[in-house]
Amino acid sequence: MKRVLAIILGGGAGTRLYPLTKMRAKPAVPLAGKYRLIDIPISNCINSNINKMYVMTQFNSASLNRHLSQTFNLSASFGQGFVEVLAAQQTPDSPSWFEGTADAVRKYQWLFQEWDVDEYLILSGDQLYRMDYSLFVEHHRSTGADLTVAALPVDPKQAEAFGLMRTDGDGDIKEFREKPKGDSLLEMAVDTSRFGLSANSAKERPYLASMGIYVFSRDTLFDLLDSNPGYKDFGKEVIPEALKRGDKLKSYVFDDYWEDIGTIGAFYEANLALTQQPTPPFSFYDEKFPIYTRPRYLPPSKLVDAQITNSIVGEGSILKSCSIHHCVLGVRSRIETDVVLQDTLVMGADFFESSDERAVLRERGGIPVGVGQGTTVKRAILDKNARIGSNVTIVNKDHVEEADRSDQGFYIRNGIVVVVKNATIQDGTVI
Ligand code: ADQ
Ligand code: ADP
Repeated sequence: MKRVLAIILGGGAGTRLYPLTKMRAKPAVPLAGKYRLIDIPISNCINSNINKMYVMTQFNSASLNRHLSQTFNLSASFGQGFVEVLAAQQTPDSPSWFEGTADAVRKYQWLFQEWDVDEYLILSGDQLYRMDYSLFVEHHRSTGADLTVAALPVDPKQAEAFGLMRTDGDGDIKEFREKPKGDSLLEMAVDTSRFGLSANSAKERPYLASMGIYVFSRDTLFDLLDSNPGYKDFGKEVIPEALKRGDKLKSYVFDDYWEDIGTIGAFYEANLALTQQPTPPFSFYDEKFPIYTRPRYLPPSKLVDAQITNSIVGEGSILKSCSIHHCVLGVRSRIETDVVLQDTLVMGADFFESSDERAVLRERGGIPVGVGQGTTVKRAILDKNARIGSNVTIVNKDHVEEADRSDQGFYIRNGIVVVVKNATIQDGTVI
């Protein structure tokens, strides 16, 4: 795996996860109470012995750089490795920003080419899954492919959101269509039982979806980018072109938990699914394949008189007499008395406020960080450092699907209220 360079696509315009991306790059969005999105592909790489990684992002952020540099010191502990952020930038040769996945790679092609590697592993930064990429790369090598696409068997309902592959029984890709609909979708069905699915599963999931994860042989990647300078996107343009010109394209079937968490709805559901009983679809409790993140050395959480069911509580939290059901609370969460939280993600805080600081703030008419006394929150996301006052109700009472109330510190996406990072919601507010 020393001869593999990983390129992690950390996010385009950032509209689908907005407003979580309002004040940070997408890879820095907090996940599962203490991690960040970028920890998933990076941990998968480390666990697969791939230690050269670039993270491509539309805009750089201090929090992303700090997180990566404080977390992943790969040169010291893992040999000649590194994780580096490459932000979209304007140069005399390329006056525009990244305009798509392939375009993003093309803009830093000069840098990727400098590495003496055989394969480029292209990954997405907004997916939750655990995968040993070394098996994927080995499959690419042993089949002699020019390009291998990771493939997830999906049902007809899920299928239209993805790039789909039609393959033969050996997994050779014969056709690739990006997000086809109607008849064009139906034509892409394959017999997935040939890839290890039981007869029943194969009937339920007859499509092979591209996971947006690719292994390119060195020359294939650069040939395709150089000979098609106008192509901006892998799924829409580059992969169909590779097929057309006769490259050898293989699928690599992955039949395990994998979730694209690039929208507010999917992100919210995937986080809450971690609380599922008795077994969540994805587990962070895997010693052989750990997910790494920045060590923070926080004290354990303190629960005063809290009633908590089916929830995850991050370190350094203080929960008073409150009732919490089906929630994920991030690090340094602070929940006051008589608070009711249900089906909610609380991202937590970047800092502690002492009792004295909180008292002074209150005296001056301010609102301490966390969730104030007597407040009820259901089906919401409270981003980092949010200051929710006392006796607030956040339940989306008018059943709004989409709303932009940035002046009031929140948005509604897919019916989920998202209170933005650092926002203050005044005492008694009803949303
Ligand atoms: P989409 O997810 O719709 O489909 P895209 O929006 O291009 O494709 O995003 C792919 C990944 O690249 C995401 O992680 C995104 O954040 C990132 N990205 C997008 N533009 C970027 C840019 N300019 N710079 C850096 N990163 C960028 C793709 C494939 C489908 C496949 C799905 C699987 O095109 O075929 O089925 O992924 O999720
Ligand atoms: P985000 O999770 O939204 O990307 P950042 O990574 O920018 O947030 O912030 C995380 C770090 O910033 C914390 O480790 C903390 O040290 C520091 N920080 C941010 N805001 C404050 C603050 N108001 N007071 C003290 N430290 C802060």
